[in-house]
This record gives sequence, structure tokens and C-alpha cells, in this order.
Amino acid sequence: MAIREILTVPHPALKQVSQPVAGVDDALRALMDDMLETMYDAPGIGLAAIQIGEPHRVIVMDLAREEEPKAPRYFVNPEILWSSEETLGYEEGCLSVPEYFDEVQRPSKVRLRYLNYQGETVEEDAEGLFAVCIQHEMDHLDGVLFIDHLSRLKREQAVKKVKKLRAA
Ligand code: GNR
Ligand code: NI
Repeated sequence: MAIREILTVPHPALKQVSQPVAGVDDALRALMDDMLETMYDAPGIGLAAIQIGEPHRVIVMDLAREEEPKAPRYFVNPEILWSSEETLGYEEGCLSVPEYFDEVQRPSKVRLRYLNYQGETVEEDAEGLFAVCIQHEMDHLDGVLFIDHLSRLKREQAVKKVKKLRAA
């Protein structure tokens, strides 16, 4: 396993659309292991493969609190089968937009289909933080960042802040 570099805005890869993977094999599991280690190191609660420069439709996540045992989850080729009309506003952050936080409105519940670490097809409902996080991660697979849901002014301020942070 290895900790990989997390790309930050305005890296062009973050706008790329990631491609579906053919299936889950040992090479993909090795990538998911690296992603998880990178996410824990950051630390973050989710990570999309493109955030480490790998344009595949793969996500890792762990929503366990610090005092709880680790609960890694893996989502390969995820699809949203249904989204609620009801929305939830949540203060989001992103490892690719470090130290910037703002509220985004998203459907409060979604139904998902994906392949897990074993390559089995899973259908599952998500709500609360799980729904927020999976939608944030799935946006990454389509080259969309949470700041793309904000006004242009806020988005530009966020990118400016990250550039300044990096120059420091
Ligand atoms: O670590 C993360 N926290 C977070 C908080 C609120 C909404 C979404 C997230 S995901 C983020 C990690 C990340 O950037 N994943 O792409
Ligand atoms: Ni993110």
C-alpha cells in the first residue's frame, strides 16, 4: 500500500470524466487500497480515484467516527438509481479544495447500485452524511467539484485561497 499525492484545484485532471472499470481484479483492489490509505492519511471521509490522478469510476469512503472501529467502503462504477425530491444542506469540504468549506444542497436520499471490493453488485439506500458523501464523490467521477455548486464568486474565491495556501 502507498500514500499517493492528492491533486488540488486548479489541476485539470479534476475536471476530467472518469471511465467505468471492466471489473474488480487484484490491480483495482491495489488501487483501492492506496486510495484508502491516502484518505486515512489526509484525513478525509471519502476519496475518488481522480483525486490521485486515476481516471476510473472508483470511490472509497469511511464514515466511522474517530472512536469507532474503521469501516472502509468501496464503490466501483456507482450509479444513482433514484434521488429524493427533498434536499439536505450540508457544510462540505474537499481534499482537492483544502481549507474551504461551504454549504451545498443535494437530494437528502439516494438509491445506489455499485460493485463492492469483491466485485459483487450491491443496491443500497443512502441518507444523511452517507448520501452527502456519495453524491460529492460521484460528482468527482464526472469532473464536478462541490465548489461548482456555488456562485462563480465563491468558486473563484475558493480557488484563489487554495493557490495562496500552496504558494505559502
Ligand atoms: O473529507 C471529506 N469531508 C467531506 C465533508 C463534507 C462533505 C463531503 C466531504 S468529502 C471530503 C473528502 C473529499 O474531498 N472527497 O472527495
Ligand atoms: Ni472531494
